Amino acid sequence: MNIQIRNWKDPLYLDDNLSIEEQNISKTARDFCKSVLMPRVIDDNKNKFFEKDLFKEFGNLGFLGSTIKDYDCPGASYVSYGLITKEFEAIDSSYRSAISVQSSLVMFPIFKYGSDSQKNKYLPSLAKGKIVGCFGLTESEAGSDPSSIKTKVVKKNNGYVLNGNKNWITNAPIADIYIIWAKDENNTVNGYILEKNDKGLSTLTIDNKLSLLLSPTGQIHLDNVFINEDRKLPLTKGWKSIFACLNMARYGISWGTMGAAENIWLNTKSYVEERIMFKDSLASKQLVQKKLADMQTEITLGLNACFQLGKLMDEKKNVDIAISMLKRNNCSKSLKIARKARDMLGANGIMEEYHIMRHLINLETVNTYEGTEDIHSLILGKFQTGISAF
Ligand code: TGC
Ligand code: FAD
Repeated sequence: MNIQIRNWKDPLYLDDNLSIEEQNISKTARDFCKSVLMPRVIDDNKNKFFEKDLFKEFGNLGFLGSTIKDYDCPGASYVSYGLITKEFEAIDSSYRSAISVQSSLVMFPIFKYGSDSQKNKYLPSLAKGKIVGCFGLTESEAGSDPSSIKTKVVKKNNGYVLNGNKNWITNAPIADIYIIWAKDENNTVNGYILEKNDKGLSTLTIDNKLSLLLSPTGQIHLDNVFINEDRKLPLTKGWKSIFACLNMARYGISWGTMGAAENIWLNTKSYVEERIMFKDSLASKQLVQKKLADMQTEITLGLNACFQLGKLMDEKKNVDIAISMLKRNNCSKSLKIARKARDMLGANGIMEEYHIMRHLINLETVNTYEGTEDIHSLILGKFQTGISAF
């Protein structure tokens, strides 16, 4: 009996649920990632190198700020945005990080909280990858609890003066603009747009990290940086505004991690089908098949949940809690899949050409940033019990 269904990779027919536009965007992203990013990922990872001009290629294909309408952005669906992040992270989490930060943490706040002149000035260049942005919230003493940030802003005549230090900021070393979150005299937090040449602003690359090697991560030091009044994001409303940005990035991560997991699963499947041990292929062993079944189940559930989440976002439903649920679930499941796959390849599991160890090491970070697994547990726990356990 032929038990193969039409598409064994997609038992819940996710692809059939995508619109033609979403299928096209997904294919464009997949082709680009396979032809441009895949051939360079091993060397760039080894050399800890991110080619800044790649942003222009991302921009020309509509991968930056893809959900924004106008300002040279495509105005695509949230499902499309998710499909793009899935393809990027299938190659490397660092590439997904690059577009997450630019789209969700830089373009989104400018689009949502910026003035018309800020939108006109920055969004078209960010959309085309002519300039790169970063998002400075975290500080050394304020990670999971950003309400402890110490960066200060003081109003001065026709502008503001900022002082403080940000840590662990993706793209900071290559950024042209910086969305900086700072507290004023009343402890109200607001967002400000800083530029590379602002006097008193400097960055330092964190070059001794062992994960997300090709993603530039840095510190930002603000020493009496003066900016004109028109650099404040005028429509930010405290912490709510920050979390709205994080929601967008967490949504992209939910899809992205499933892209990494799918890549790992398919590599592992091919490997065990070919690997002969005890006179037969590893794929013929029951324990191995169980592991493959576990992987496919988690990936199928994770991706279909992302699709439903994206649809709800396209319908403008409130999905804050679902975003925490999927960020937590999909990061942790993809990490477990990577660990299991690493083992299933035996010694080859640590070799660069199988791409699994690199994904595994990256996913350790993805499980931590944008709210750690346990912080999202506490968000979900508070939601159902009404009790804050932070
Ligand atoms: P809390 O009192 O719970 O909330 C304050 C106000 O914010 C609202 N809010 C949200 N709104 C929308 N979406 C959400 N997910 C929201 N969560 C909270 C909330 O309703 C409230 O509004 P209002 O009107 O009542 O004032 O705030 P809290 O201080 O107790 O928050 C606690 C906690 C732990 C949830 C929060 O601090 C948190 O999420 N911590 C994790 C920190 C984090 O995720 N940092 C990310 C930094 S950026 C980054 O990592 C980029 S990696 C990029 C890459 O390379 O991909
Ligand atoms: P901590 O908050 O010190 O947490 C340490 C451990 O304690 C975790 O396991 C956590 O779950 C646990 N914990 C914390 N609080 C509690 C509690 N109440 N109860 C139980 N357990 C708890 N930030 C930005 O602003 N912009 C960026 O672009 C950015 N990019 C990043 C890139 C990389 C490569 C990395 C590693 C981080 C990046 N971050 C960025 C920072 C990231 O968001 C933080 O690292 C993350 O929020 C966790 O903060 P922390 O590292 O200070 O850990």
